[in-house]
Amino acid sequence: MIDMITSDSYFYVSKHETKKMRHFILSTVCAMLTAILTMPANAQEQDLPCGPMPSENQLQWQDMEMYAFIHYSLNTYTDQEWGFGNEDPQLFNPSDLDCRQWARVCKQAGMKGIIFTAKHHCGFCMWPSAYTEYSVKNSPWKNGKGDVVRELADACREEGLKFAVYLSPWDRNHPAYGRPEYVTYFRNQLRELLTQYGDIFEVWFDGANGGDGWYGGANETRRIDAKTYYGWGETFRMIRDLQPRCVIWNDGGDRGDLRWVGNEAGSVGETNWSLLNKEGNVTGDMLRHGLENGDSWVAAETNTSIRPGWFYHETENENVKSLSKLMDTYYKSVGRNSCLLLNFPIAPNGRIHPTDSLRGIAFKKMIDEVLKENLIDHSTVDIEHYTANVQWDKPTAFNRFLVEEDIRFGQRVKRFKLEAWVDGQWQPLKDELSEQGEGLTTIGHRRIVCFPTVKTTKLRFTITETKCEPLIKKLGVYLAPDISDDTPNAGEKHSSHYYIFFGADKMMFVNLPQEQTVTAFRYLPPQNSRAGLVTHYRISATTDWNHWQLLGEGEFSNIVNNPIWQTVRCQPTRAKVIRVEGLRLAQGERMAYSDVEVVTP
Ligand code: FUL
Repeated sequence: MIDMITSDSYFYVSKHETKKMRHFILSTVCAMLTAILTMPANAQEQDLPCGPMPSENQLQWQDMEMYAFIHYSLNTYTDQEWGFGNEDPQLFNPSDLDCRQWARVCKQAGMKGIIFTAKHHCGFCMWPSAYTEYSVKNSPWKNGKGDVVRELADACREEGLKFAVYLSPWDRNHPAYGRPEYVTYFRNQLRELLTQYGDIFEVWFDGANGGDGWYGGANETRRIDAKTYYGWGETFRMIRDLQPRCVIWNDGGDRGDLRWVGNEAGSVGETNWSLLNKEGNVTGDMLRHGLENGDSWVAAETNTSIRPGWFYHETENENVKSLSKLMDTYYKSVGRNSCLLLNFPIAPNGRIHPTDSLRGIAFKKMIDEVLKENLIDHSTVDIEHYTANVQWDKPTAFNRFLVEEDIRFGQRVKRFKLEAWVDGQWQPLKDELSEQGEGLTTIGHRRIVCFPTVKTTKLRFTITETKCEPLIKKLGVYLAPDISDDTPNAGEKHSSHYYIFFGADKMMFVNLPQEQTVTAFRYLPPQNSRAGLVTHYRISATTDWNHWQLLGEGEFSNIVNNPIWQTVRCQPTRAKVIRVEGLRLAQGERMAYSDVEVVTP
């Protein structure tokens, strides 16, 4: 017999039941059946904690589930991913800048807030900072009287969205970068952002640092030690003081409240603990999976862009992520105990491109469609120890399983099992999106398991390994529509049909089938390793192996974190052979590629 007592939102089971009490209960909440695992009613709150627990700020952040990134700066006008720091502020003159359009699109795309690149690595400030001339105040836009941060903060408030800022610690414009004065400048700017624009829900401090930059004309490479140089401890104290509800994302120094997932492709590991150790190095594997026995709550934020790049590039208009790719991202982020930070770049006219907005809105509609009807509501659920037996009167088709822990008291479940009654026996269901094994590990805030549609009358969910008594908040079973006919993600196309050979370790030749006019060269770096990945290039062309014409020389910005197709555009040039020199590699001595492409008019 199970006693139930009501609290605000849960029903709890009494502890009169023996140790082997039933751990799940079914309760009717708002006339819906929801499966809830229990907390012993007479247990004291202090009995509940299981390892590190999230702060109130982290809990609120986790409930946001999806929020937007907006990348917009001078890069939008120079077609770059990383500005060098000497780009002319005169370039910033959007014809139709409309922050309300951004906020409306993001809201309709299901985003609960927006994080804006107030300052990207180029150092150009999108607000009229009192501490630099390198900002919108020296641009023609609104005769230098404009403030994009203000317009966006206001638009967010009007649309009921939360607002947050990205302030790049690496500043390729500032003369003092690398010296202590710069850290004071950085904090002064942060103070402006934290005191003049209302509530800020998150601060984002990107760890990228390629070394070289304009630095007030010095035009040199400056190396810093990100762990010591920025003095994060003091900066964090200032944030806590000025914005006590704000969460800190930091991947280049002291541990913040949130962690990066180790890639910009849009997925966290299927095993995802919201824990890390407070001290010590964080490896790629820890970013991806967290640390089962970590001593601090540092939840995973999955960041990715709706297009291959973070900034707008016209050449990527065909490469906006497909609906199926976005759904895959949703399952591999929100469905794996993470929040999704989805980027919408702003086009040069000052608006989100229509393809991106339509795709974003379709994405939200599809999530709603998938989660429209919880089929558990039409079932009976019988609980036996750590097993929930779900039973329907008639055969029911489904392909998604959802489970949530009440993470207020820690993350507990290590492993579970899912089985459907098929052809008179229990068949194990596996996560079809899992990269490692069957993928039924860890739950946390929300875990969604995807599998091919099964039609049955019985489903069984069993927690097989757990750190402490599990506290399950919700179970769900859904039938997601088939979207396999969706347009494939054009950003993933492969097109090699050239004869490619190496003249030296860092020199590659691409022999075209016949002489032709070339207007751009494209490079897809290795996808699974940094070895051989070209970060700085020189590309030339010839028709006779004697005379070489330079097509382009420069840096493939952010290629290490986001190894997408890189495009080097050039004047129309006749070519039979293209020579690619890897002037600098991310790792190793021999340059490598996944694919190359030559663009002709
Ligand atoms: C990266 C940066 O270097 C990119 O430019 C972008 O801002 C992304 C979100 O983080 O590491």
